[in-house]
Amino acid sequence: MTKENERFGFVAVIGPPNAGKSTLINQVVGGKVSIVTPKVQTTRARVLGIMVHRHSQIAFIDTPGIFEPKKRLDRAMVDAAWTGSSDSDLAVLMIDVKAGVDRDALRILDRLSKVKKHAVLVLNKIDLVKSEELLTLSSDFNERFPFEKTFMISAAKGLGVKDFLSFLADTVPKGIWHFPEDQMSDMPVRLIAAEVTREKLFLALRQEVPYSATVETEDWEEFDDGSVKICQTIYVERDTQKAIVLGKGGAMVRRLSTEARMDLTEMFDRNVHLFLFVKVREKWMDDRERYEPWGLNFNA
Ligand SMILES: Nc1nc2c(ncn2[C@@H]2O[C@H](COP(=O)(O)OP(=O)(O)O)[C@@H](O)[C@H]2O)c(=O)[nH]1
Ligand SMILES: [Mg+2]
Repeated sequence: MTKENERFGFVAVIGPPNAGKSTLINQVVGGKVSIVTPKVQTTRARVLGIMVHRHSQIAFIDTPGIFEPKKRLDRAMVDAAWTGSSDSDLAVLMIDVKAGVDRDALRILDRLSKVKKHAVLVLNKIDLVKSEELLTLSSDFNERFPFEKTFMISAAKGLGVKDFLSFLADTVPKGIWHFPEDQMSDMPVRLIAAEVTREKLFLALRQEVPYSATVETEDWEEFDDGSVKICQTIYVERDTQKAIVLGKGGAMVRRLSTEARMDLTEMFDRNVHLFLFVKVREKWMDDRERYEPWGLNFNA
């Protein structure tokens, strides 16, 4: 391959919460760069997942879902999603076929029409519906916005993903690659490590506790034997939440620590010693400092 053929582009994946945006990005980069949970609004940061397909390097921007923001943190997340989209060469609107044209989808279509962004439609989770339904859904969306192309995929099962990537590889602009060929993400390791623990909170705890929590990597120490010691603080809003995160005799926090450590050991390919602390900080959602690690706009 010669340099003249190289292509590079930023592709933003936007869509309602839970559409499968993070799943798709992990699938195409071939590793975990973004957390995936069955719950809504779990991706907070703009995560860059990077991959190479033939002559093209594609930097995917995983965005927090676009939904009706209520709190400051929600506003910052939705703002980050739209910023991601406007910074990109192409937007991919991802829709869960089970959710279809819901309120969040309508609001996104409305705003896309206003900003006149080039966009392609990806209907995800095709493993869950019949093909007739897919065709109806596809024409419904295409009547509402002039999508350049429509793809029907299952991000989780990897169905239809190759065609989608080939299209992107041919569509991103001509230009030199911005990242080393083997780089998968531009997320700092401390942030990735914190996100992994946050994912375990979402998977282990019900209702509002994980939404009321944030995780920060406070300390990162590497040893001569290749192992790393990571200390993290889980901030929650109330004493009752702290008790839940700790669990009986500390059982829950031990479980979270074990699960996160197993993922981190695999991801970083080294021995990880993980220490989790739980602290109550009533109004962390109003602390500017808490937004900084993710690059979220506090004043959105
Ligand atoms: N059945 C099915 N589930 C999927 C598919 N893609 C993602 N999911 C699930 O949908 C949920 C939300 O996925 P996630 O990637 O976190 O969505 P995001 O909020 O858009 O980033 C998770 O439970 C995924 O496992 C798919 O192709 N088929
Ligand atoms: Mg996500």
